[in-house]
Amino acid sequence: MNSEQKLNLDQLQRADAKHHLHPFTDTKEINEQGTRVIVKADGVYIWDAEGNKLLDGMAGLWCVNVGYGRKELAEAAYQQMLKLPYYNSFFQCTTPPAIELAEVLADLAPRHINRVFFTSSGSESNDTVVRMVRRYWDLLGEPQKTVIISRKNAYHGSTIAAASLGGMKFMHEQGGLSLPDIVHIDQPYWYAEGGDIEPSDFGLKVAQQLEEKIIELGPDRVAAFIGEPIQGAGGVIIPPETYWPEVQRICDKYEILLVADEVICGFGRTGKWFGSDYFGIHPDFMSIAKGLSSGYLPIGGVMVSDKVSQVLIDRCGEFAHGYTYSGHPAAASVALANLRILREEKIVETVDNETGPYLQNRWAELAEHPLVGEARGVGFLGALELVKDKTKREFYPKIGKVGGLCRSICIENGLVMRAVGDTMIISPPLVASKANIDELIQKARQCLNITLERISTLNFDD
Ligand code: PXG
Repeated sequence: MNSEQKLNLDQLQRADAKHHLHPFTDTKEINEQGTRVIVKADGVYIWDAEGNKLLDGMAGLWCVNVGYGRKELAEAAYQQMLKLPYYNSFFQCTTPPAIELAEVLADLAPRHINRVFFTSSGSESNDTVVRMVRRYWDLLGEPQKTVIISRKNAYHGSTIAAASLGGMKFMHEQGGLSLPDIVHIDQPYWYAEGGDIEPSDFGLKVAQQLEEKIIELGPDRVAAFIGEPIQGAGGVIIPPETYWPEVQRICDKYEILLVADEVICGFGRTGKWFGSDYFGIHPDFMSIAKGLSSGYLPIGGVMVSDKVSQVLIDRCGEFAHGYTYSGHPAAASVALANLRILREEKIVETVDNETGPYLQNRWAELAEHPLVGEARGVGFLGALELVKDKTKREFYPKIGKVGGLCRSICIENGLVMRAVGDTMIISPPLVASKANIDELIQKARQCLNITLERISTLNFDD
């Protein structure tokens, strides 16, 4: 970094500390350390203001599916902004990109899902789900069906309804959450919570908590169940294969609506277009965002099954819900260009058949590392459980300490790998080549080695 760059970075960091409140951040702490300013990106790499190049193992925040630097996406936004930068979808209006995107999404989604309500984020999508679910039952003459069942440690967003649906206790403790009539059952997290039970039995057992909860509350009170096909922010928690079929069976038996939060799993992350396709479930709603536009512009939506949309259309009259930016034409144009790239370059198929299996084979090699209790993954998602004693599945006493250390070491060594507690996670751009994957594995292994070395020099016992 030359002195001019250094001055520029110092200025940026000072202004950031003075004026910017960051999301999910201890502002006092980062203001003391100085923020990392990311200035450019290309393919699977990002660069910070000091000139460090990092392999982005997280695709931004689980979203840059087609990788950075795709000119087609910039061009789509530019052309649409020149022609029509904004118009809304209220008052009998809409725009060509919003229409075309709805049509393409209906084509990609499972056959029984043919309509979309547009939003600008995953959180807005899940807020929309809450309103639609309750409206649906109200229209069917069952207004008492208001309870939505979710899971502990789920992440569904940060608006009040989405954070209430989420099962993150530390979020509920801030701001008086959750909203009434949202309840949480256990998550299918076998490694940390399965004890001596076989994964397949554990999957059934936690799924059956849904049935127990429905019976406890009364089936006439329960409106829906919501889950991420694979929990992302909770730590890439992949349910045992028995889990989703049992959840589907229970939802069908009690006529409970099933909501799949596809904000992370959607658009190829599992090697299928949607996590619901991967697990063979038939949701009534799918929340989408992130990979829909590869994060180039904010756009999300709720995909609605024919069963539900028909009731809303036939009986609702005006559905009193919507956002200024629902179906934003520039964001919709970018999403269309993004979906075109995913389709034309067969990126989802490549993850499914080629690069996904390659990543998973190489990722599994890391299970041999003394610090790693489990290496798991699906498609382009992966997690490593960092443990004190792998034979006993024993974590370090202070959860988050080893994970935080490993994360910092990764950054120092040119790799963005996130820590959720002591679980290291990856979600790389779907365009990562085998060479990129080799680099990711080599860097991850090197960072695990450094972490293990550091552990021996520091106190990790309390
Ligand atoms: N659902 C899921 C499954 C998500 O992962 C949201 C909804 C909310 O989307 P918006 O666009 O409103 O952010 C998300 C978002 C993390 C992290 O720490 C994950 C997300 C957001 C912020 C941080 O991994 N996912």
